[in-house]
Amino acid sequence: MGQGKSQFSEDELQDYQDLTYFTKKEVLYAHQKFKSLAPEKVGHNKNAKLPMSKILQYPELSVNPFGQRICKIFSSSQDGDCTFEDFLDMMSVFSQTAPKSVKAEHAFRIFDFDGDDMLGVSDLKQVILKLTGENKLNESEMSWLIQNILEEADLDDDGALSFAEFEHVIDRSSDFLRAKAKSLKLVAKASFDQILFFMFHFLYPLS
Ligand SMILES: [Ca+2]
Ligand SMILES: [Ca+2]
Repeated sequence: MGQGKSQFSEDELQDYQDLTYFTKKEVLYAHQKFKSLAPEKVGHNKNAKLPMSKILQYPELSVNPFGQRICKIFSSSQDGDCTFEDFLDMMSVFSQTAPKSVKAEHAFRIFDFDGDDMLGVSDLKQVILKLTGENKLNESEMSWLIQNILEEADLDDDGALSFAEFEHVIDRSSDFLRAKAKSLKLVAKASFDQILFFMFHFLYPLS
């Protein structure tokens, strides 16, 4: 056995390549990242399940206020703990090559805190709290903001955003894209559909 021999067979790599937006080389790279979170454990079992607390040490997740939500969405056991396959799926969706529609579907699930397939007032509130931090907006500012988001994006006036309504907003071309806004200061000046657009690109930063 040569040093640095892959833990994967050619067939396994082919399967992962077929099931993700990654090349075999990128699959191996993702595995290196996964292994670096728990070298011993993953060295023994390449698809070991790591606790969410370990997964959250991955740098991109540790700085993301939606880190826990992201882990839970991709966790096959739904508790945030992730196997390599869960982790690979996560990295694949967040990669440059994943289509926007796939990113939108996952963003919607990440933002749908109560899992009822709609972004309702309480989901929007939690999303905004995560983006702004607690206590930045008072109650009336918060409800004003949410009402205005709904006024612009809730096309059928049922008080919540369906996936279609959410996707419609993030598909709209926007000056916001060109502004490459990365800061919430700019959000203050943005229109309300741009805030939704920002929510999306907060998860998938513009490159
Ligand atoms: Ca919901
Ligand atoms: Ca609606």
